[in-house]
Amino acid sequence: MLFPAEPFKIKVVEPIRKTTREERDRLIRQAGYNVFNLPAESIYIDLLTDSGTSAMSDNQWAGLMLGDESYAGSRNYYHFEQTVREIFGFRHVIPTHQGRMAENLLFSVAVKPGDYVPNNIHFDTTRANVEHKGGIAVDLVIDEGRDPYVEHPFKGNIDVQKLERFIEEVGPERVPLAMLTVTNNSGGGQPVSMENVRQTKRLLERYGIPLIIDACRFAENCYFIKEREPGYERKTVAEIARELFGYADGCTMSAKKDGLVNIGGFLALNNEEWAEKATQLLILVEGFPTYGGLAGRDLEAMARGLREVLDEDYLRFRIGQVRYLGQLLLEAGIPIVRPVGGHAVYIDAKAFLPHIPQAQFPGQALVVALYREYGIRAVEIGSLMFARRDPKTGQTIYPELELVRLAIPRRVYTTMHMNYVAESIIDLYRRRDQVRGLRIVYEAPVLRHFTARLEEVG
Ligand code: PLI
Repeated sequence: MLFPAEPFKIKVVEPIRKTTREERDRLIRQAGYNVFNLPAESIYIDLLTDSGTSAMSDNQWAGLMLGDESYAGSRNYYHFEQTVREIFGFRHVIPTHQGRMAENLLFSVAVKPGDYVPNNIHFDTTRANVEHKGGIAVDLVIDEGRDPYVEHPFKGNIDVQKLERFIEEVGPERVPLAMLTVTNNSGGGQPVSMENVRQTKRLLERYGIPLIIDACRFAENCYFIKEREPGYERKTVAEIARELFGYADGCTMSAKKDGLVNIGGFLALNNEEWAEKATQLLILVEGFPTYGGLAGRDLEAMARGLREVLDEDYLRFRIGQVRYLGQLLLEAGIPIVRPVGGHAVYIDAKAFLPHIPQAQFPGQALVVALYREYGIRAVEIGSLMFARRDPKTGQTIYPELELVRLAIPRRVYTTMHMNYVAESIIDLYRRRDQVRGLRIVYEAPVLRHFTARLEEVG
């Protein structure tokens, strides 16, 4: 099966070099078996993240030259504001340097200590920002969304009944807002259906609770709606996006994903009071409201990227490329999360390396092997990231899943690169018995996966 060929040709190339196994063996030891500590130049195919790693178009690069770097009132801000209003439909548009700052502003103005913020599944920075304000982040994805193998077209949906019970239990006055992350990154890049957004809105409206969308991968989500949800086949992705955001009261956005830029984000809101308070805070921590921590040229690239991402030839290719990689792996019997999500393929490392116990980080062991053997960088989403010590018993609580995410940067790699990745993983699967577990030799008290150092066991 071949996905639609690239709907672009390549004007500028960035050389990548395949290092030798000996070099990589030395580098990964020096890095303490943590791929965050590797020099990126030693990586052949970098699938660490799809965030900020997109290739911009010639149209976006041309836009950079039209950057108006005025401190206040840059023309690029007006272009950006108008673009966001047209696509998303919200009244107030607050630029930020990336997604987590939009989250920080939102929760700073909306969340009080002891408040609850439900979501399908919060991304790490979203959860951390809720907790930073003393709030409690709650994940209420449907049960199917937690099972890596059950097929469901919209595994990112929130469980509306659970949400209702939850609001009744804690009281609506303790829920200043609810969120939906589209697509659901922490649950495998799975989409949320329009019906689910509509039902969520209907429920929240009864309690007067605003709905805020985490819009990072909104275009990919809307493309899945077009492909999978009856009644949307003939609508454009732009029309679908307009309807989806029409049910919401605002959104946080990391434009480093579906904004097709290397830096940028925004908070968009209808609520005048929240917008005013967020803008006051923006001036304190980011900059004047018409640049929000970005250069004028960045705003221009973002405005152009937000339109380009709605191009359906692009989206067909994009979703198709990720699915193609997943399909190659599935055909070879590699255990991956199904169905394949929008921006990444997630390998089930527990099933891939059944001989490595969770205490020895099977996900990280797989990440290390992919780098050392083939020069591919992936990221562990398992025990290294999430295992916690129970403060009462001192016992380690392991996450249910040990996943390895292969996030595909947008417009960066070709079909042959995908073949290389698939063949490498299939090769490793054949000799998976040789992969060894790891133990931690250094860890920081919070977000340890970024800086931990490990060594091989045995
Ligand atoms: O990295 P930021 O601050 O621009 O965006 C934060 C963020 C918010 N929501 C979601 C769903 C994300 O996926 C997200 C960032 N994701 C990263 C960095 C990733 O590697 O998936």
